[in-house]
Amino acid sequence: MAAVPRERLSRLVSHALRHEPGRYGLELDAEGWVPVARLLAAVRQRGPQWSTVDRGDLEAMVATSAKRRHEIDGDRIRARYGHSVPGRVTRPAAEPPAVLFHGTSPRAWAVIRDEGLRPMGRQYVHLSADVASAEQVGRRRAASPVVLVVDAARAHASGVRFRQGNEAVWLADEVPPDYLRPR
Ligand code: HQG
Repeated sequence: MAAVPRERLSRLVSHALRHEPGRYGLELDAEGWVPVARLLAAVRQRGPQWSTVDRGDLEAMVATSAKRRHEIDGDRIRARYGHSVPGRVTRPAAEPPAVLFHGTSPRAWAVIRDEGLRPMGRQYVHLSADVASAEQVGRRRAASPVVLVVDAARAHASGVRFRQGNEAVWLADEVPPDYLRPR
């Protein structure tokens, strides 16, 4: 039997757990979790190439992913960040590192410098813990991305709420422009 392609599995699972759970017959709980068994049943129904997917494939996907997009806890699984489903997947507010980063395009920066960072299509603004990750995120949008330095300590002190996605990804509500500067 052919091995399950891990990157395609990760994309499929992200789509189900971040964006369109209803299309997979899934409902996220308030913290974004779904039962592993329900997710497996939904993935297997996607077609013959998915018919052998099992818990071990999901565990291998989670264990080998550098970006740590997903999390398994006993019988449940969720996406750690990236959600666009309506409403909000709740995460406890947390104190961020003093400085965070955000990689974006020069074109978006021209708007962000006036408006600040907005969640746009997702539930939260996504911020990176290190410059290299922010550059990588920005390169999805532009060959020469702008990396913004976010004064997270000052934003946090003045009431902007932060949440942790994983070790490298922080989530925030809007970030006003006063707390942003290009690196
Ligand atoms: C921009 C990927 C105009 C923002 C990545 C970004 C990340 C504004 C785009 C994660 C704006 C939204 C998230 C404003 C923000 N006006 N543009 N006021 N405020 N923007 O994809 O942060 O591989 O929703 O700069 O690696 O790029 O999927 O967010 O360019 O961790 O796991 O609007 O997704 O992770 O784009 O990326 P996105 P993002 P995965």
